[in-house]
Amino acid sequence: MNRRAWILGLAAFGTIAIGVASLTDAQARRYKIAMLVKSLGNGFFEAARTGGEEAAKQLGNVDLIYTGPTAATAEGQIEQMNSLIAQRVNAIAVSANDPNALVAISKRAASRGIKVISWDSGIAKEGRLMHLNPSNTALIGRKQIEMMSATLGGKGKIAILSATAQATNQNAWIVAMKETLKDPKYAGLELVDTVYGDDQSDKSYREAQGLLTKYPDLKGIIAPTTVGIAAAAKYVIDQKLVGKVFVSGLGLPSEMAGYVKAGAVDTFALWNPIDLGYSAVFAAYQFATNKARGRAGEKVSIGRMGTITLDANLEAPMGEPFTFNKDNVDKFAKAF
Ligand code: RAM
Repeated sequence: MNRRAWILGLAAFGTIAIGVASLTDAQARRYKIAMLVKSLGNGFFEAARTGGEEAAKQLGNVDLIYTGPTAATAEGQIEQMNSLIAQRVNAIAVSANDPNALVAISKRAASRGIKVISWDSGIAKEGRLMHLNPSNTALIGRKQIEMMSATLGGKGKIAILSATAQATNQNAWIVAMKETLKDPKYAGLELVDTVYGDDQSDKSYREAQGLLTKYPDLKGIIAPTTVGIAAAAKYVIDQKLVGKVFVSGLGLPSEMAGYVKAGAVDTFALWNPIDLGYSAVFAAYQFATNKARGRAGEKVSIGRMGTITLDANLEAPMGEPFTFNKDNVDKFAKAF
């Protein structure tokens, strides 16, 4: 090799070496991040998946695994966690079907170096590094009572049709709803029952039927679940109860637009599930790459959504929920 070729070769090698060295460790390797949802086939989680995929694409070195049990049970999620541990994922972002039942398996994952966070529906503090709430829990609870009260003119029997009886998020919102009902402003609303449709359409439909059979003078059903609210609204339409019974709660505009126009639903609320899924995956990446550790007061990047600050319970909320009605539901239905 002549001197010139040797120098060129050395320069080329140097460029490659500098190029490799300038890539941080985090960028040079790939990360497997799992989004473990309450159950498959739920439009809310499908929208969250779209956001998760967006985050993975933006981060560039993430292989996203989207998974969940067929029914919203803790047992099903434990099975999935075992499989994710065997696949040696780097992080698991879970929307939990039970706050406590997932703690032991989450600790096992952590002992193998897997970073576990929860989002949407939390694992108890000792089982995860952080929990991402879609919004402030008290606000979500209060909002649902406010909407129903406005629709009913502050008077009448109401019932709650929830997801599963163990769901962390719905149970917290129900506590907040009951707290709100203590306000004398809502003295005319009487909460007569709380039932569980397990985030299955057919079971939720039957629970709505059960409520209206048991309480023929029921005026409102609040369903703090996208599956439950759609099933209850369908029941009201099928039974020609429009105008007599109103359904409200948390729903996907894309699933609810028809029921709003048909008059079974006056108003309902939700946050952007795409942004939530995006943020969950983005946050999981911060832990997988050791940029976040899970300490109170810590700021965690959630990419295009900004940063969140972990509170003493290692939780952080995102923004306020949106309210939907006949005037804006079509616009949002195009997105989620
Ligand atoms: C259902 C799920 C989810 C909840 C939404 C509002 O899709 O129960 O956990 O956040 O409703």
